[in-house]
Amino acid sequence: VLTHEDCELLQQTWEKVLGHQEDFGAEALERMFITYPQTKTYFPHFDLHHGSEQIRNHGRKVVNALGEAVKNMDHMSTALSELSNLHAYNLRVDPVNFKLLSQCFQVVLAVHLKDQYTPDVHRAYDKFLSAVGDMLAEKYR
Ligand code: ZNH
Repeated sequence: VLTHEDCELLQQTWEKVLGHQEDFGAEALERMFITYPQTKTYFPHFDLHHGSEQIRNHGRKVVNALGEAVKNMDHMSTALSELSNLHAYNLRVDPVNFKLLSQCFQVVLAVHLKDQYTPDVHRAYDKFLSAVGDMLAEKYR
């Protein structure tokens, strides 16, 4: 459960993500494709080379969606409801993959925020990203 403190840390640190959504998103996706190559099977229609425009665009969309969730933390499940439908009914992404992308996004945050990615901030993102993953997966049964 996200505490009030977690929410404040997320909102504060999200300021450092603003302006870098495309870079951070693309970097997280590239890490996911390299570290967990099975995730590439969802993107047969993408050019997956380093610097690909499609990866950059998709990275921007994913990070902006996370930004919307950070903005709407008190009603995240309604904020993510359409994306949840998309992932469950259209894309049929196996929910295990949400953890993999979350892991990669956290590495990106750690690399870029450096000593500002404190253990408390790490914990807040860990809880937040697993909550987002749970919500994206909640329509699967
Ligand atoms: Zn996802 C899409 C978000 C995860 C796969 N996505 C998408 C989008 C968004 C997102 C925003 C766009 C939509 C529209 O356009 O409308 N995701 C997201 C998030 C997350 C995710 C937030 C978490 C965190 N996904 C994921 C995973 C996977 C995926 C893990 C696998 C691996 N997605 C996907 C796909 C798509 C999407 C395949 C489609 C793409 C194109 O473009 O085609």
